[in-house]
Amino acid sequence: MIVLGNHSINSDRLIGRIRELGRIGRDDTSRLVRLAASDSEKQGRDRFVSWLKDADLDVVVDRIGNIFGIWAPEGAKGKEPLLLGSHIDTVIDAGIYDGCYGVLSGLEVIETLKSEGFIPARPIAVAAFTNEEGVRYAPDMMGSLVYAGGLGTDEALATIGTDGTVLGDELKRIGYAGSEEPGFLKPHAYIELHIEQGPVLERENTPVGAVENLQGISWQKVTIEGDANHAGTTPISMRRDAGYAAARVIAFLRDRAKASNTPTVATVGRMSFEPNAINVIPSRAAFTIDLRDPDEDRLKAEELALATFLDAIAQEENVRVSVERLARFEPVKFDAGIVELIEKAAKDRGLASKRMTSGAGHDAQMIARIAPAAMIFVPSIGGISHNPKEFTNDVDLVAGANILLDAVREIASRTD
Ligand code: HGY
Ligand code: MN
Ligand code: MN
Repeated sequence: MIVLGNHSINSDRLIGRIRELGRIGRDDTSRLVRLAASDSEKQGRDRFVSWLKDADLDVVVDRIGNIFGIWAPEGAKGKEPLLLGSHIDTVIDAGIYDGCYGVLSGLEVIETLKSEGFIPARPIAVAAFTNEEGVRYAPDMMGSLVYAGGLGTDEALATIGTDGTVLGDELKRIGYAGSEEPGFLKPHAYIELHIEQGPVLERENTPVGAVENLQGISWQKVTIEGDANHAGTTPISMRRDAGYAAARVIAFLRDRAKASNTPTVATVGRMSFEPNAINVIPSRAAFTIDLRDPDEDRLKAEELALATFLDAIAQEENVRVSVERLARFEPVKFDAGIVELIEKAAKDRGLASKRMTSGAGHDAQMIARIAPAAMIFVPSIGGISHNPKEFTNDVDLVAGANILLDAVREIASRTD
């Protein structure tokens, strides 16, 4: 057991649960794949709910499937809760820390405070938000977006997945189509503990990130249509090659981001060709574009440059280009008071911290629409995430959870 400072979370329990949850939802090649509202995610949800019940918390599931564990001792009832949390759905072939660390640390903090006999001035709750990753159903951060009123519940439940399923049907099928209206609890404040998923903290040998803002996100799906034709007999000048046009777009995005000398990033993560045959010129290419930048004007400029390039490539290659918007979130600034509290909690434990921008999207960016919110980061080894090699040292996991413990104790002690 790693103990820091005068109070500490139960490190064996936290790390044990992170590892146990990390074993749930492995596919037949042992990849971790707990896509939103899937059978494997149900297993993870069920295990999390069993831990909430063991901790004697009130368990509530809302209509978009967000799960809440609520501790509301007598004197705290009726007050706006201090909300903790993150997500337990994963990407494909995921690491075990992304999201799960924040959800399980939130539960760990509540259990530690309960065991210490701490009486909070307000309820403390931990949430596991539905579909943070957005891999099966776009947009990402969907459950917290609906919770914050940024997307209608029925509209979200009607979302068609990449596999043709309907989110609402899947939540019903796995038994997590709750009855509470999203937004049923107005948080007093929200703190999310998360692995950094980037290289900064490790590179700067700093154990804690006090996250003060989060970059803007633009997700689009592009479909390019040309003509299938014979790979051997069709002269280059006669081709309407959707595959080549798609490759030009990928190269454009990378060259532009690289030349921009700004934090702009661009990713084409999913792509499919039709008819997808070695000797047929692709008639159709469908792919996703993930553009991000901490500056809204620059992000808009990137989107405009992309749209202009798509028009040009349509002319040049004589193909038809259509675009579907999948997600668009502006950059978010977190609550300065909570960021300062995180820095102070780190300092009081003798830990260096660094103010940071989050490159990844998080539920905190959505809850920040309805309550003061901020995030705590801990280092990701090699900056690797969304990859089974994702790793954070136990000592950093425990330090992050103890900082969350101290910040929660401070806020939950205040009667205002
Ligand atoms: O896309 C993201 O940044 C997050 O992992 N959903
Ligand atoms: Mn995450
Ligand atoms: Mn993620």
